[in-house]
Amino acid sequence: MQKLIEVLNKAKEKDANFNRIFGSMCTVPHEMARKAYEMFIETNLGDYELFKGTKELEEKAIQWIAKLFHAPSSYAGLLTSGGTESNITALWIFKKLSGKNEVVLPKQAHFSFIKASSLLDLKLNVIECKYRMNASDVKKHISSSTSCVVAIAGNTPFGYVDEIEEIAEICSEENIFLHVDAAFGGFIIPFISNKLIDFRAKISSICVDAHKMGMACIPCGFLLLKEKKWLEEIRVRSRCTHTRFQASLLGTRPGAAAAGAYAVMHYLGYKGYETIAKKCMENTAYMIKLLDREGIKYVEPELNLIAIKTKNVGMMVDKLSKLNWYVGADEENGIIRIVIMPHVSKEMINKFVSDLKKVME
Ligand code: 0PR
Repeated sequence: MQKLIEVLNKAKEKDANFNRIFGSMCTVPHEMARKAYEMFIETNLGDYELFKGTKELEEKAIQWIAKLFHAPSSYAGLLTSGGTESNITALWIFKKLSGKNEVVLPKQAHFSFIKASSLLDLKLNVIECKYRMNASDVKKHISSSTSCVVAIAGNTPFGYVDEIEEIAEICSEENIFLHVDAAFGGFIIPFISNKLIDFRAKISSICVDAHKMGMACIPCGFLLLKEKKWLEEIRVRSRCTHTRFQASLLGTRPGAAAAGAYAVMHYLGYKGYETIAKKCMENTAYMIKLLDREGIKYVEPELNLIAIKTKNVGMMVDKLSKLNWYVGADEENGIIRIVIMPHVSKEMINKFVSDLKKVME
């Protein structure tokens, strides 16, 4: 056993440390999440009749999210493994409900939609847009084959929010489903902005990841649907599980993820998340000040994400990684992506910008 522990420790030493990570949308999980996760490590929500207590925690965690996003009383929620599973599940349900196979979405949508398209045989009708998708473009792209529109609340390269309220209005008029991908933005936008990204706008579904800005343990995301009955579309008889039916992409599902999310959400409360969100935005503004001082060009941030403009993304990322800094590389947009997650401190920013200046010279 001791030998194996040594092997494990050696492997861990090779992993990057979060105090050098600027390119991730994940962070160090909150202590409360970690504790709850460990307590429920053996539980399986794919067979929740065996784990009724864990199931209750999942339901309470979903209720917490439903309240945050103003879900109507008809809603259903799913705890998922993250944004990819939530996005695939939403598109799966809307394809079945609409009987159509075209999805309208912005160029900046996450690559999980490419996976969804391949799995579900969906045609992606991509809207060209620089930073955010606007409502008038959506209107032009909707047709009689449209199954649903996808709008992003905090997109992957820029952290920008599409014109969700206006897009929702159009989708509602045209009777088309609207899925909102708030995988990243869902745990920050409600705490720092008045933009309506939730069910107060006429959206059909929304996903948010607790393993990103929610500070829960990986894997943990949520998908909310406006109507509980929509889940029937993906419900199957699950022979030999005590639960008898499943309506989720995954079979065996980690109850530990539900316990972790429940615990951290109730420990921090909306107020606690607001404090964290404001701190991340304050640190973002701090980094912008330093970049301005050094004359480094960036895209004006909307959330806690800074896209630094560069002509040679590959070279920059290589040079930074030699200095043990980890950033996101996006050649297509000509940017390196910096995400000011809760683990990022001002001290970390000072050191990073000083090295960034050197590699940009
Ligand atoms: N939707 C959006 C808007 C996202 O940004 C992401 C992931 C997803 C969906 C998919 O979420 P899951 O990866 O949880 O399924 N965005 C990040 C990205 O691909 C994820 C990430 C996380 C990247 C940690 C790097 C990293 O170290 O850029």
